[in-house]
Amino acid sequence: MNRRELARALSDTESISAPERAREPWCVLGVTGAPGVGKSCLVDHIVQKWLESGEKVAILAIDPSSPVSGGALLGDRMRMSSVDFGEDVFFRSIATRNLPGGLPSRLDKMVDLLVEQGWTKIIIETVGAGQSEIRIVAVADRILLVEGPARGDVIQAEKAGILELADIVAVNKCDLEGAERVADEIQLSLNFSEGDAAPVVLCSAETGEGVSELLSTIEDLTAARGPAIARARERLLAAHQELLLSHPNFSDALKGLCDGRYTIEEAIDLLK
Ligand SMILES: Nc1nc2c(ncn2[C@@H]2O[C@H](COP(=O)(O)OP(=O)(O)OP(=O)(O)O)[C@@H](O)[C@H]2O)c(=O)[nH]1
Ligand SMILES: [Mg+2]
Repeated sequence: MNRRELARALSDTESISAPERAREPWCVLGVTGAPGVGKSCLVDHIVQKWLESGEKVAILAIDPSSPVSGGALLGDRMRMSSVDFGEDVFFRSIATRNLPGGLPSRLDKMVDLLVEQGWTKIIIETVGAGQSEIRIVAVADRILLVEGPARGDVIQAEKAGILELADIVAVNKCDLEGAERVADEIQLSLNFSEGDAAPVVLCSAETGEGVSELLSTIEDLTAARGPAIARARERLLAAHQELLLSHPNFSDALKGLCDGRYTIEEAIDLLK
């Protein structure tokens, strides 16, 4: 399958019939964090490193053009910095705006197809730290949460339960003030959680400080640290939501709720 065919196949997930991949050895890294914390800059470093060790890397960026941060499009940066590795990098952005909910299970299928087509590492970058992002990153085998010097984002991630799911936390922009304090606070709240605490790495995608430590820590992530049960929960909820949304009675149930024909219990009954 050439790139064009691959791109086309990825946009028609209904037709993907690739075999479901084994989850070990791991190959899908989910990267999430608030807008503008530096996810794409860090992904760029990760991609470079993986390319140098002979991997073929596909990047799926979920709605990367966040208007909030004005961060550069990862695709543009990839084209600049990884130009020598062109054949071994595949970049695809996925606009969530047009998708009616079922993104996580579609991502599962895309990943299966990419693996079947010989891509050895897949990165899913998604913006934010809310319920929908947690669903998206639950598709990944390993989860990198990127934070920055502003404490507000961390609280959001904690609330959504992403901190609990993360296998590794990068506190980026350590060249700016406040990053160390945030790293300490994250470390503290992780120490209160059950099991092995995820490593917290201070780094700067800009100056390069701490980046190689981050990369080797990612490399050493043998077992997923985030609780398997929490990840399975998100995957199950995502699949269930998709079933509901595609139920033939769904729009009737919605309309009926709006115009008072159905109570919520009756609407639910219609969707059984
Ligand atoms: N000072 C400093 N700036 C950084 C660092 N990493 C990234 N930036 C800057 O932060 C901005 C956003 O970086 P991106 O990598 O695009 O951030 P992002 O998290 O991918 O952004 P979205 O995808 O829009 O959410 C850019 O202007 C970067 O140059 C860092 O370590 N230190
Ligand atoms: Mg980005």
